Parts: sequence; C-alpha cells; structure tokens
Amino acid sequence: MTEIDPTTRRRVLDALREQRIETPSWAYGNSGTRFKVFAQEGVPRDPYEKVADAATVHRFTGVAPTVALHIPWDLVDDYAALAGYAKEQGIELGTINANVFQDDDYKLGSVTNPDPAVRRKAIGHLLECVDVMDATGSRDLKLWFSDGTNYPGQDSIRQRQDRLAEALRQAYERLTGRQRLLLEYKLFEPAFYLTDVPDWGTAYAHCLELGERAQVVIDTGHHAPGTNIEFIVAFLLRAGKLGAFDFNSRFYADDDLMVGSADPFQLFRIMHEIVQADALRPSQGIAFMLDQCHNIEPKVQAVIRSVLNVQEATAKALLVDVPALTAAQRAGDVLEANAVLMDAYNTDVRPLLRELREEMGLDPDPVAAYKRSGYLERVTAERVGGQQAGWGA
Ligand code: PSV
Ligand code: MN
Ligand code: MN
Repeated sequence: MTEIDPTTRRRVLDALREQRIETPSWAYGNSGTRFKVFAQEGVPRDPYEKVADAATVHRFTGVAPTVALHIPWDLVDDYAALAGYAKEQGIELGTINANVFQDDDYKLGSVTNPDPAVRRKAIGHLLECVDVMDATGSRDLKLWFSDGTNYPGQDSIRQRQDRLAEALRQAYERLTGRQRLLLEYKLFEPAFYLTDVPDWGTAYAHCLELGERAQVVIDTGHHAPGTNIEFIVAFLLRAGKLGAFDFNSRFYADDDLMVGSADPFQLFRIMHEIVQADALRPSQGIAFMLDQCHNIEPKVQAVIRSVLNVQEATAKALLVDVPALTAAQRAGDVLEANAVLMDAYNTDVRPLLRELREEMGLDPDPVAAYKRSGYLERVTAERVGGQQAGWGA
C-alpha cells in the first residue's frame, strides 16, 4: 500500500475513534511470576487508586474508558461508591472477574471439587460477583476456573464436567437484564494432567448449553504454541459465541506480557477477523480487554503501550483492501491474496494514529505525554506501601 486515499483514511479514523479497550485493575498492582514479584514504587494501595491509574491510561489514549475488577482482589464495602469514583475520574467499571482459585478450600478444585460443600462455596462466590455487577452496572461476569487434576485417576473427568455444568447453570440463572456470562478457557496450569475447561471447544459447548447470554473469552496466552487463534476467532464469531478477549503476549506459556510485543502479526491476524466480521464496534458486543502483569516494566506506561499496540494492529486490519482481497481469493490467486494482506500489515500506521489523537484532542504521542505529565512522580510521592495485585506471588 503506497498512499492511503482520503475515503479510506476517514473510514479508518472513524472506526478507530469508536474502538474501546478495557484495562485490568490487576495490571496496575505489583504482580509477576511465581518466582519473584519485583515491587515498584507508586503502585496503587487500594481499588480506588487502581481506578485512578486506569483513568490515567484513558486520559492519554482516549480509547480505554473502562477498568475490569477482580473479586476479591478489589474488595470494597461499597461498589456503587467505587463506580461513582470511577465516573468522577472519567471512566467506568467494566467486567467483573470471579476468583475461585486462591482459597485453601480449592486445592482439589472449586466448582468441580468432589466435595459438595466446597462447590457450594465456589458457586456462592460466583453469585456474589453478580451482586457486585448489580451495584457497579457491569455487563459481564468473567469466569476462569483453575480446576483440574494432577494425576490420572485423581477424580472422574466426566463427573467434573457435570459439576461444572451445574455451577455454570446456577450462575447463568442469576443474571438479569443485559448481563452476560463469559467463560474463559486455558490449556493447562495450575493443573497439569487435566484441566476442566482446557480449550475453546469445551467453553463453547458449555456456553451453547447455557444459552444466548453465555459466550466464550479468548485469552491469547492460553493456547498451545502454534495454535491458529484467528481460526478460533472466526469460528466463534460465525457462531455468535465470541464474547471477549483477554489480550496479552506470550513466548512460552501464560506469560501475560504486553499484547502485540512478541507477535504483532498474530494480533493483526486476529483483528483482521474481527474487522471482516464487522465486530469492532462496541455495539457488536465483543469486549476487548487486556489481561497482563507488568513485573519488570513501569505499569501505567506499559498499559498505555499495550493499548497503542492494539490500536496499531486494528488500524492495519482496517486498511486491508477488501475488494482486492476478495477478488484474489475468488480467483484462487494465492500469492496476490497474501500480498494484499501483507500490504496492509506492512503499512506504517503511526502517522494515521497521531492524526487520530489530534482529532480527539489528545497528545499525538501518549507515552511521551504521560512521561512528561509527572503522574508517576506524583503517585510515587503520595502512595507509600503499594499493593500486591494478588496474582503471581
Ligand atoms: C488465568 O490465567 C487468567 O488469564 C484469568 O483471566 C484470571 O482471571 C487472570 O489470569 C488473572 O491474572
Ligand atoms: Mn485471562
Ligand atoms: Mn492467563
């Protein structure tokens, strides 16, 4: 692609202006690997300060107006008050993430545990998360289960599926209005022999059984190396069952690094499927979230960088010359079809994104503007004794 013609330019700018990316509260706290969490200065001490950091990301990027909460990592007495504070800061509270993986009772699983008392406790937590959604006005309940077994014979694979289905049904039935249940899958870890929701097929089958308001979450870090994630995106979009993304980047496993850092081309291929299905607009109901941990890099800046990475991949996907691609595909012209896609991917979209930000009244370089703003220095002085995010310790 040589020059972007004015009509395409306008179309792409308008689509990018509407894009929404949700950031995770836990990305702002101290988090990292199970070997060491390197504590940073100025990190939030409570959910309010996490909201303030998320609002800062939105102030500089203009496209990150919601923050996801993780319960009980983000425990407060009054969620409506937290939602009010978020609003004052210029953002809203987004997805509510349940946490049934950090209690001693869950050693043998949460909702699939062989002990009915533990299952009741886990289901109780899921229902409490819907209470939180009622208070915050959040649309989505995101469920990830660490449930699984380490040894063959440890438990009945089939009965665990029955228990899972029952728990999901109870959570689903508790939803009201526009609320949705989003089911996340993960190949392995912390269980090493069997995971109860290991892949998109399992998540999809359970969501189908539940009904229309149950959809699948694709966490980009939760697949075997070499998995064609864009195929999963296309399949679930076609089936109307793609609810959300947890974006991040991986080399080896669930690395939770900055989205688009290791493989920006994969992110482009994913966004290409989204754009082709006309699923980018928020009204289409796909939640584009980040799920990241920043152990060695400054956190707010890393989240800003991640948002920009998603924007860059999206801009490239929006630049694909669809008529030329379709013509080449129909003609069976393999090389031309591939060249059309690569042309879009190889376009330097940074000038276009600078233009977008200027149109939106933002600084064209959000990272530089953030660094100049003195925000980090201010919160470092104000916040003494920052919080552990809860994950990866
Ligand atoms: C699990 O690895 C996961 O991806 C789930 O989304 C959790 O809620 C999140 O990580 C916590 O970091
Ligand atoms: Mn995730
Ligand atoms: Mn993960």
